Formats: sequence, structure tokens, C-alpha cells
Amino acid sequence: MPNKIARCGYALSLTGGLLLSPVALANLPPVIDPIADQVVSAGGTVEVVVVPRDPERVVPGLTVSNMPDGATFLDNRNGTRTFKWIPSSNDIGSRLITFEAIDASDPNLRSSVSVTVTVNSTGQASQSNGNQAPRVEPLSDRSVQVGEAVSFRVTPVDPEGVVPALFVDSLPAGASFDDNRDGTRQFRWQPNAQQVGDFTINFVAYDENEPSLRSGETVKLSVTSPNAVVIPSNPINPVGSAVEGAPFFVGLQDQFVTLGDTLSLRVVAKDDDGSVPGLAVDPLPERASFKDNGDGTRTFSWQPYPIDVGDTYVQFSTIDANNSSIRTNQSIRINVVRDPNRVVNFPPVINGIRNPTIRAGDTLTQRVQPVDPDFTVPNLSALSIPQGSEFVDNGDGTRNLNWLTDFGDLGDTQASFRAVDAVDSSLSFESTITVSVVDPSTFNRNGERLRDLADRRGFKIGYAAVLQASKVADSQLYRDIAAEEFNIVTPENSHKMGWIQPQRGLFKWEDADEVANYAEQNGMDLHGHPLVWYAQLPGWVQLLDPSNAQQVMREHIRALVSRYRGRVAVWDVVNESFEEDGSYRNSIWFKGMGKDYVRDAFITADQEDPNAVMIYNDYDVAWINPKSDAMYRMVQEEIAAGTPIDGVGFQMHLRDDFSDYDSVERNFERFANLGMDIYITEFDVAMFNGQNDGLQAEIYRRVMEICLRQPRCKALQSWGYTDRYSWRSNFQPLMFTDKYLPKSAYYEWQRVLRDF
Ligand code: 9MR
Repeated sequence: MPNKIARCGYALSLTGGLLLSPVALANLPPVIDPIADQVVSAGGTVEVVVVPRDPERVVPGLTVSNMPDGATFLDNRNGTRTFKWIPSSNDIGSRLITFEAIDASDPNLRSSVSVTVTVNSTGQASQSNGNQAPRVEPLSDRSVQVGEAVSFRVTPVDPEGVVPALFVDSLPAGASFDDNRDGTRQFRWQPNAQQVGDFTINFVAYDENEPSLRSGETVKLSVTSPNAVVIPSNPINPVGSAVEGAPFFVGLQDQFVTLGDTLSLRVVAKDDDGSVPGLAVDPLPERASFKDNGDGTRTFSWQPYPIDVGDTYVQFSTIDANNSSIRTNQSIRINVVRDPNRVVNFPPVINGIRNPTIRAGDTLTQRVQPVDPDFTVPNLSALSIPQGSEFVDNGDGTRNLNWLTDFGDLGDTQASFRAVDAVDSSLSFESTITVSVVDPSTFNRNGERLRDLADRRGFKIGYAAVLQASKVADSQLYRDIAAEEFNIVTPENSHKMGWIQPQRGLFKWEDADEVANYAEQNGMDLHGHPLVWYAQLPGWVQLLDPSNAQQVMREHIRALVSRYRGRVAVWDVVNESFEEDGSYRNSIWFKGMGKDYVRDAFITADQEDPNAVMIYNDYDVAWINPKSDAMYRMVQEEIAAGTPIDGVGFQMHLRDDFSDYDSVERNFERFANLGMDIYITEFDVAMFNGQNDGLQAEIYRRVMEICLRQPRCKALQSWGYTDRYSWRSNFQPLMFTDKYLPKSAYYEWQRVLRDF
């Protein structure tokens, strides 16, 4: 069996989400959908739904500042909140109200939207331009049996007579919501046996020009077990009965927890044949644990934070002891409520600082970021810092430990910081790091640099650059080694749509420009990544009506390709459009344009920069399987249609048990025979078998050899280069350690590039 990569950004799936914590991923800030300014008469009502979106799809927190007296900002229990206010004649005038979305895991990642609310003395209550929110025609609750289909039409109406856009919140797995092309949409679903239970589905109509003008209609759908299934010993858990002979949960049900308390839930499963079934949970909420009690049961413990107020769904699985494909899954709802009479205050923490290593002569730039689960800003101070360093206030609640070192500083020095709760100064958190200042010669590598060896063969050797490389603590060392070793660089995150176009038409170029300038200064090619992808989309694209997808896609491609025309050598035009079975992924782009979006994207990109190499990029396609077969057919079709596609990017996120080399070689060959250039775009090899980097190095070597044997293989690019900054850093997949020392893999590549 070939290796599978972990799904992007969700490394939990690597292990079934049980034993390992997620690897460090770049976390993107949430955004709030645009909100129009409001005009209201005294005595009228202002009502605005505030919709935050997070690129990682975790539900952000929401706050409001400058709340007028008597206004409310209530939780709609679906991730949004409604601001409501009935001003009186004392409120006449204008005021600015700011809504802020706060990232669920990193409260320092925020973004805000400000709205001017103007209260008039006369006239009718109205929205700023008289435009009123559309609504959805009433729908009734219904019930459906497993195996049966349910289908109904959802009709939005707009008081102004324009056709509103529609979307559905919380579409159950397997359901669809298709455009009837007459302004309505059809909800269709055939629930399966795992979906027994109640589903609340919210259909929302919104005004495309003013997305904050919206209103919803909620339908409760009850899915019942078919009569044919015998309900066994466990009446509380109807799901447990779905597969005969499967283990089942005993007494597992929805939970309720008050903020400030810790939920402790003993999870018990049985199997009628007497064996002890396995237990797993996915996703494990942040800070939750699922401990083995040593008696076949496990205890799920979780202390929710304010960000968790509302519902969290957790899926437990119980797995047959003898056959792991026989399992029962059951999702439970954990409802977190705040007790208004109880003051809950959590202590702050300082997250995410690791012991840095720098060269004597370099400047350490260590950002220290305290966070408070209550969203207050902690007071940060230094308890001890190295002599000659400074602890500078960044003005945003963070501070930087800046230290220009020299040879006198060689060795390990500690720095300690304290964050004190803004409300209760008895709550604090201390954190200490060890800064290692190392003789620069420590980082010398034997032999020649990879890029010099590659240059001699007309080959590209590359890496993906960590987001904001100029701001990481050890940026000088990080960027110097990269510049010495590589002749092509891919921005790991700064080209992604969620990062670069957080609002429609608003482009944040700074971080992408940084990489472009760095590449030029160091004589490296730049590899753009990616123009069209289903993931890391900004909130506004997630809300987009598919009929607008084409225009949005084209605007995005044109903006990026034209900005970097002549500077980006290779573009990943379309990324990851296939599912494992070779079908097209049902992305917003596919929904809007069908599979033609791929062609459209290549044509659009090529028009903006005919000289750049335009490639299609995907994972798990480096060897022969249904997915690479589908990609092969797609490339054949595009070539026949004259689409300007120049090559294929094979990501190759491998594990250290990989062995399918022959298949890779044959696969590359068939694409080469189509005239495609081959790029290995995101190479890394996760170490699952302990710390032996020999296995890893062997895979590095063999893949480099395959690439060099194939004349069409133009580049081998690893997804980062130091384990310190890797999306899978727990598995040390790269060729330098987290302290920047070359591993065996490095020397294998060096040797092959030199001798092969
Ligand atoms: O390494 C990237 C990580 O930092 C991001 O959080 C994640 C989501 O944007 O994407 C990772 O890179 C992915 C790449 O863009 C596309 N192929 C799979 C990579 C690993 O998930």
C-alpha cells in the first residue's frame, strides 16, 4: 500500500486523532463579513447579524466595543451573533461600533469591522440605503427514516424583488443543496444509519450586495432508525444498533457543562461477543484528553474556555477488537453555557515559544505573545533577560526580546517572562526559554551546497519558506541557510487566498512581496502556490454563491499573476482538485463551473503571464492509483483542448515506510510522455519509526534518483527545510534538525546531486 499523506492542515487524521497532538500549523486570523452602515429613526430597531469566518473553520469568538446602552449582542448558537438596538431620542447622532472576531486558538489573531450607526429624529426606520433583508419562505420540520430520501425546495424572497442568494449552514454529510436555476434551491438528503438523530439546518437568504442583510429559516429534521433494525440492549444509543455485531456504546449521550467546570465523561463500550472494543475520539477538542482507565473504558475530560460557549460536537468510535473495520461512531453534542451569576476568570498563558538557537553575531528577535482565554490583554513583563538584550513593547499586547549577540555570549542563556491577568493580578503565568548562542561554524556543512550542485545540472532544488520568515526569532540563520542551499523557493502560506485576499478586492501583499524580494536578492526562482484551491479560503468565498465563483476565481488569478508577472517562474495554478477515488472534489470552484474550472484557471493565468510555467499540483498522485489515473485523464483532455498547461506538481508528503518507487517511476514516465514537466513540489518524509533518520534518508535518496533519471523532472522541492518549521514537525520530516544541523537526508541529496 502506498503511503497516504495527512489531510492538509488537519494532521490529526494521521493517527485517527487519538494519540498525537496536532502539528504546528500557521494559523490564519478570522475575518468578519462586511456590514453596511446603519441608519435608524429613534424608536426603530437596528439589527445586524455579525458573521465571523475563520480560514481554519474553527468558530471565532466575537466581541463588540462601544455598545450603546440597552443594546444586546446575543449568541445565535451557530457561530454568529446578532447586534440589536432600539435607540431612543436621546441617542440621536452617529456612533461607531466595532465588532471584533478573535481566533479560537490564538486570541491575538483578530480582525474587526466598524459600522456607523446613525440615529435620526424623524422618518421611518430603515437600513442605510433603504434596502431590507431578504427572508426564506417558512419551512416545516420533518422526519425521515434511514434509507429514505427527503427533498424540498427552499425559496428566498426579497422585499425589493431582487433574487437573494441562499446558503445553508450545517449541511449534513451526504446532503446536497442544488440551484434550481429559478432563484430557489433544492435540499436533498438520504440519511444513512450512522445519522440517526435530530439535525437542525439553517437556510439563510442574503443580499449579495450587502451580505449583512440576511435572515434565516431553521428546519428540524429527525432521522429515525428503520423499523427493520432491532434495537438492542442499549436504548440510549440508537446508532449502536446500526451494524450488526458491531460494538456499541453504553449510555453515551449529549452533555451539558457550565463554563468554569470540567466535564469528565467515562466512555463505555461493549461487544456482544464479550471482547473488549477499542475506543477513539475525533476530533479531540483543544485541551481535552481521552485517558485510558485500564479497564476497557476511557475518560474524556475537557475544561471549556469562553470561546467554547455554545455547542461542540465530538465523535466517539468504538472499534471491534478483532476487526478494525467494524466500528460504531456516535457524535455527541457538548453544550457549554455561561452562568451569569458566576464569575469565571482563566489565567493567561504564554504560548508557542520554543528554545531558539542563533549564531553569535546574529540578532535574536523573539516575539512573546501572552494570551488570555477571557480575551483580556495580560500585562507582560520580563523576569530576567540576557545582558545586553531589550524587551520591546510592540504596542499590540506582545513584546519582543531583541538581542544582538556576539562571541562573548556563546552558550545557553535563559530568559523568563511573566504574564499577569488583566482583571485578577493573582493569576499569572511564567515561561522560560533557553537561548543557545552558537559558534557560527557549528552550522558549516561538509561538501558543496545543494544549489551549486543542482545549478551545474540545470536542476532546481527548493524549499517552502515559512510565513513571515523575516519575523521569526532566528530569521537571520533561517534565511541564510536557505539562501545557501536552494535555488527555488515556494511561499508556504503567503499566496493562499485566505491570507492574501481576506476581503473581496482587498489584497494583503506584504508577506508575498517579502518572499518575492528575498528570492530576487538571493538569485532564487520563485514558485507561486496556489492560485486555485479548495482550502484556506477566506470567509467571504466560503459564503459565495457558486454562480459567482468563476468571476471571483478569475479576479484572484489575475491579481496575483499580474502582480508577480516575470517574477514567479512556476505557478501552481490549480491545487488538489481530485478526491482519492478520482472524482472531482466538490469545491466552490467545482460547484460553480464543474470541472471546466481547471481549464478556465489555466487559460486565465496564462493570459496574465505567458512565460511562467503553469502546473497542476496534487497529493497522493506520485504513484499509480485511481487519483493519479484521473489526473492523467484530465491532463490528456486539457492537452487535446489546447489548454496552456505545462506540467504537474507531485507533492509527495511521505512516511518513512514508503516503498512504491517503481510505481512512481512509471507514473512520472507516463506524464513525461504527455509532454508534461514534472515538479516534486512538497517533498517531506515523516519519521514514524523512531529517531532513525537512515530510513528517511534512503527515501530522500531514492526519490532524488528517480527525479534525476527522468529528464522531464525539473525540480525537487521540500516542504520547508528545518524540522523547526514544518507542518509535521512532530515527525521531523525535513533534512535539517530543528537546531539547523544537517541530517543524513541532506548528505544523501548532496551525494546524489554530485555523483548520480
Ligand atoms: O504547510 C502548510 C501549513 O502551514 C498550512 O497551515 C496548511 C493549510 O494552509 O497548508 C500546508 O501546506 C499544504 C499545501 O499548501 C498544499 N498541500 C498540502 C500541504 C500540507 O497540508
